[in-house]
Amino acid sequence: MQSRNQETNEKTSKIAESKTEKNAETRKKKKNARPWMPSNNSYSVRIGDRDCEVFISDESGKINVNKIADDTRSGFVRVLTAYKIKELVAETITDSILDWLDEDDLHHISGAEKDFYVALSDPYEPKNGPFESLEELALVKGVTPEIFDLIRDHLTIYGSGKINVNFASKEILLYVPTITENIANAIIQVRKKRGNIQKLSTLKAIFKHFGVIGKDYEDAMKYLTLDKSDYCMINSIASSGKIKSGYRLLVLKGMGYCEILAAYPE
Ligand SMILES: [Ca+2]
Repeated sequence: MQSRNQETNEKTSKIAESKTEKNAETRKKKKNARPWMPSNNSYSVRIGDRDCEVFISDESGKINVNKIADDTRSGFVRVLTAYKIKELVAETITDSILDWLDEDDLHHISGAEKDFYVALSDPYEPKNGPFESLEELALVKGVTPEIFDLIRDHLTIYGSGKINVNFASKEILLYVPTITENIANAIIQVRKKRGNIQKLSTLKAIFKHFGVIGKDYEDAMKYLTLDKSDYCMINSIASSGKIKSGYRLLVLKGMGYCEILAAYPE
């Protein structure tokens, strides 16, 4: 009798186990069936014998270098220093970007115009217009290959110039005048707790909590948005043991199609 009970228990337990496995599999299938979207979290997938981590970021969470202007100069210096760039270098880079963008040959205080670039051993002229690719930034005074690597993930040449609060890092949020460290932390906390911020009223309530109301709030909103852009960056890193390799793809999202605009091996 005892042995029959034991047998029945084992059978029940096996059925339960198999059900649990099936449920887990269904959950996994359902999870995988969901379309991948830009997110602050990565997706994991196994391809062959490799584990792949895929990060999809919307370009709207980055600073559009073509939109940096005199009124956001100090914010951009603040972002660069937050990414461990020395203040004097950050000022040189920021002013040189402003000079690269503006049509004239008049220097910003720490900037560089034609006279600087034509005197280089390998001379060239500044654009005096918008950047056509992010790599063009490497031509700007002060931007060394090391610095470019430090900041490239946080900058873009696409989008309206407004920063999407759902995808921006804390450092990028601090670019916006009137956003303090407390406000940036609160935005990130709300994102973590409730998922993406869907309504402007939620954002308004966060600002209000820290005393930013009226014109100050409106000023901040000149630089912020909840809208996604049509551009995203897909970083995928495959690892097999200690060997890692990856690709970074810049993708334009259209209605029912995607176009790869650039691909960089990592
Ligand atoms: Ca210029």
